[in-house]
Amino acid sequence: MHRAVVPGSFDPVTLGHLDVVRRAARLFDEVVVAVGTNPSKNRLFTPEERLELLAAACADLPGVRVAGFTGLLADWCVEQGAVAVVKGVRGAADVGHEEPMAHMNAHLTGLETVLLPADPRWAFVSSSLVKEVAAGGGDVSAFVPEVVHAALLSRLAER
Ligand code: COD
Repeated sequence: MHRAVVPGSFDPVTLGHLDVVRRAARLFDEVVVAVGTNPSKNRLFTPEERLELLAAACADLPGVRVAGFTGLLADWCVEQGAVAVVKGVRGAADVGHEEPMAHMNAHLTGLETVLLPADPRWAFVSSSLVKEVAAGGGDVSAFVPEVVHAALLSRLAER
């Protein structure tokens, strides 16, 4: 039984993230989508809200469950019995960002990293861009699940 972890901030989850989760689920027996916090990014949703949105978005995906994590990803993956972490890469900049983390995680616990090239349909999509465009009144409904779109509009209306 091979279990993989797909980690991220998911603030909020996009169709690009979900494409990576779906593809990881075809490669591994079980996928745990892990919601962490990247301190270098401004967040719109709390960890609990991000987890809830992710759970709704992944509800129809067999072999996929969602969980929150804190601390070092490599340690958490060992606790979960995961053999690999799966990340999506949208281009050279993402590869450059992921490579040192992959080496560090391998050094820490022997955790392997699998990098999946982003589907060209979603290669320009990021949570940050979705938030920026939505905040400016742009239509981002093509890039996020319906439940996330509704939550985005409602959160931005509170501001
Ligand atoms: N298509 C494909 N992949 C995508 C897309 C898209 N449109 N958008 C994002 N992705 C990929 C990203 O490249 C990334 O691999 C993943 O999806 C998650 O993206 P984000 O933006 O939601 O999440 P990040 O990158 O902010 O998450 C970072 C973590 C929380 C995973 C990271 O900071 C972490 O591991 N933190 C734990 C602390 C730790 O262990 N630190 C040491 C690391 S060596």
